[in-house]
Amino acid sequence: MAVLVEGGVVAGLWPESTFDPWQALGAVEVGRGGVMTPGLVDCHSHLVYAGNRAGEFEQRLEGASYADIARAGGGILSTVRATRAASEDELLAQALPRLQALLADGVTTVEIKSGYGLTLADELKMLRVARRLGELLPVRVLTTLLGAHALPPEFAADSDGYIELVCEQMIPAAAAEGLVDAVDVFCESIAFSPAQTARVFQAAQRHGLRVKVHAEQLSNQSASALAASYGALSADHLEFLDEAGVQAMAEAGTVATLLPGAFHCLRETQLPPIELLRRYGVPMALASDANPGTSPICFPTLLLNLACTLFRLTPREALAGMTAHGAQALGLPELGRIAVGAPADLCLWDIQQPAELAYAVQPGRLRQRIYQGRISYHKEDAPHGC
Ligand code: DI6
Ligand code: FE
Repeated sequence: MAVLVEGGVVAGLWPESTFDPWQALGAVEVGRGGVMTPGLVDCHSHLVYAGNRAGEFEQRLEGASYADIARAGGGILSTVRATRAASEDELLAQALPRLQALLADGVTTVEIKSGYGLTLADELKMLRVARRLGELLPVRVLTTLLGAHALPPEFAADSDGYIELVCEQMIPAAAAEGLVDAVDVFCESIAFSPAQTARVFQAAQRHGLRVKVHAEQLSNQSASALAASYGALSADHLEFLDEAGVQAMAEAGTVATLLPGAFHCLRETQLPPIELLRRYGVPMALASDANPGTSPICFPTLLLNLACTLFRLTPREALAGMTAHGAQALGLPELGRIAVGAPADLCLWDIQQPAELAYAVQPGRLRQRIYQGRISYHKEDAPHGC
């Protein structure tokens, strides 16, 4: 098949002039073989942070739970301490290799959240770093304010006071400075309540920002249905989502973003209700959730594999999750598909059939990455016989 690219967009496709997006996810024979897919879309990441939490990983292996560690002041708050202490340049330097790893495995669009600053200045600092990353590398970066990620110690006895700060200062400032594309909340027993989540959503909407939610990750708070009632772009995690939540999401057009990296690293056993999501026709996106605590994974095609092995997605569903459905979760439905008029974000892989992307776990299969019509990565031919 042939793809004509002009001015950064797909201007023509042969032999078909219009291309069914699902067909476009299928094998497209090119030159000496290989598969072309849309550029990958990672619609949920926490790529900007300082430090790491390898020690906590060890604690969990010895039996401590994620929630125990969080309640004891570790977890997200330990990354908050490191992130507050880091300058913008230091954060940028630490985030760059993570983003480069995503790009080297096919990502052309990534969402990056704040949420490890938890003061006005530190949240804006994180968002600025995210924006700078998008200026430095050939990738589309969307930013999300996740001020309501954890309760910072200085508000330990006043979580409503902290939500007030998020609503009255962080959201207005981030919106005024053009630093933010959406607003997220961690709605969970160890984080913020549904009532507090609703307040943040209302503040976001007053500033014209779309909302999304970390929902039903550790327990069922009916956060997905709440988010759906605010027209949320997506509800993410969803291990404890129930049928009422699925139905609410279907009716609102809210995407279900699955995060198998966090499921895997926390050794969770409660599976998201994949069959219900299918039955109600809720689009399933798939993302890295790249973060220092629950998903220190910057390897998109590994996540395709985990989605299939752990959640029983088909390889086709997994790929749709990291392309068209990921794009829908970002409110950018023109991305994540190969179609005339769509931005020319394309990946050419050294594989023979699309299912291989999810089947094998193998870095280095990306032959060519095209971002907005420009070749931004081209692998040298591998030596024969290796
Ligand atoms: N759920 C997650 O998986 C990440 N945030 C959240 O609300 C984890 C963030 C972390 O542990 O640093
Ligand atoms: Fe997350």
